[in-house]
Amino acid sequence: MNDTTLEVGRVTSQQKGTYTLLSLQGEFHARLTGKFYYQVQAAEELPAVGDWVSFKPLDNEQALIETVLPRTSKFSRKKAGDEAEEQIIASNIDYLFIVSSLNADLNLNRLERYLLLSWESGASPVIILSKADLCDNLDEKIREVETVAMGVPILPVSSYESSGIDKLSPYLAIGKTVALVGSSGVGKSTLLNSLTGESLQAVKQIREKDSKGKHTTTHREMFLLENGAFIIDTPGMRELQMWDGSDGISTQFKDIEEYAELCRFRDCKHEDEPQCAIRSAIEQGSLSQGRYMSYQKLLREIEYSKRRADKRLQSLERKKWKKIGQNRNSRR
Ligand SMILES: Nc1nc2c(ncn2[C@@H]2O[C@H](COP(=O)(O)OP(=O)(O)O)[C@@H](O)[C@H]2O)c(=O)[nH]1
Ligand SMILES: [Mg+2]
Ligand SMILES: [Zn+2]
Repeated sequence: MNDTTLEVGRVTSQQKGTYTLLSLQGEFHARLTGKFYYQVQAAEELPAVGDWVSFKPLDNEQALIETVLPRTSKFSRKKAGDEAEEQIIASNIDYLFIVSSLNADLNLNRLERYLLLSWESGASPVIILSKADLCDNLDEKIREVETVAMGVPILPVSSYESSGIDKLSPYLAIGKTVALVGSSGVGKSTLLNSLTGESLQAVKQIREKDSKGKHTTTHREMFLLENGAFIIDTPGMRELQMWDGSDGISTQFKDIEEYAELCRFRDCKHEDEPQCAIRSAIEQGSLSQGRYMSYQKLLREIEYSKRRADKRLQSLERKKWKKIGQNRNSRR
């Protein structure tokens, strides 16, 4: 048994089949062991940025990853394109900073989508409204955001003016992990830089020595701040489709589900049934038509994605049984 040489490290970045690990023994460039690789059935079993893994160190800062340790949380979306596959954006995160810019294109529907995914993740969401220096009606914007925020903290910041940044420090505590998500161009990397200052530069220089090039957010990457907090930067996601949102939707749209309880009929479709509490809430203005529409849209999307995922599970299952059958035949 040479298992005594196993170490534990954390995946800080990932490039086509290789992973960068941070551990007490330093940085390693790692691949999967053959055994691990052949056991993988679905993409979500592969290491993701933020994962803790057990690995075997080799020479020259190379290493082999043996297993992914159980995840405490994971932020996922449906993989872009047609495949019904889960893509893990970041794992083992405590706080999800959902960054939205306070300039003209503050998009509430998109924010709602991020929130919904965050309820599934196991991490606590925090809404960061960036570029506060470009906004002259901050209170109004915050009130708008509050209509979808469901009590999630809303923190306006400006990296240019270094304002509001200190309000983030309670989340960036030692041993905690924060992931920055949001559309491209909202200022995530700039915020990361103003949070890290010199300590990130140090990481950057090490990476440049490895000829990994300059730091631009083309992939997900985790940094260790000077105070012992981890922060994960992600590139903007153009497609943000629901993966599994069945629990999240009840949290994000609690008000709507509470109205639905008050409908006269248990199976009310909220169309033309008598004494429908949802329709009357909309008529009275206590529920906005827009909010109800985005609820329906997200619900449809989640149901669709679930059906696709079920089909995929069935086909994986079929393949497995086929393989077992072949093995038995060949042994005869
Ligand atoms: N006015 C203003 N612009 C900002 C601020 N933070 C970032 N930007 C600009 O927004 C653009 C996108 O920033 P970047 O950090 O790359 O966004 P990312 O794609 O979310 O990582 C850049 O031109 C930044 O200089 C800010 O606080 N105020
Ligand atoms: Mg960036
Ligand atoms: Zn109803």
